[in-house]
Amino acid sequence: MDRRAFLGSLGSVAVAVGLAGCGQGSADSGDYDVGMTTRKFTPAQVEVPPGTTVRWRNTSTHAHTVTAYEDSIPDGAAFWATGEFDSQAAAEEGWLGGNEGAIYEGETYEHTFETVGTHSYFCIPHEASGMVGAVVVSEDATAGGADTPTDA
Ligand SMILES: [Cu+2]
Repeated sequence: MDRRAFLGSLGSVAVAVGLAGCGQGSADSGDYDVGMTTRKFTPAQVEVPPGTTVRWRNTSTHAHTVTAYEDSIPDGAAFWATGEFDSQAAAEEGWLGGNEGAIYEGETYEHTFETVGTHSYFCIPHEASGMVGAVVVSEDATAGGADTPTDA
């Protein structure tokens, strides 16, 4: 894992909340936490405190999905995926049936994570190429990254 990208990603969460749209043409074109290249999520893993909204952005020209591994999310967490499917099987069927759940160049997807634990996910068309990732939800994580004081 690229340690610097990982820490930078954590910092961007706080920036997105506090300075939405700053330096960007519009709020919608602004910050994201996880980008997508041709065949990978970058960074592949982010660590956030409970209640954090993680934003993915397709920074490539290829269509991707962000699809939870139904059996690799914490007990009690609802299934999550682009296309708002109820299950991994439904998401995979939707993709095969006409690229349902795809997010295209420049589009974003957001999900708010409440349940502590590791939420593993993948891109349906590119899983075989290693396009997988994880959101680690931890009480110990700080949205502001390493420089945030522990006591306010
Ligand atoms: Cu993909």
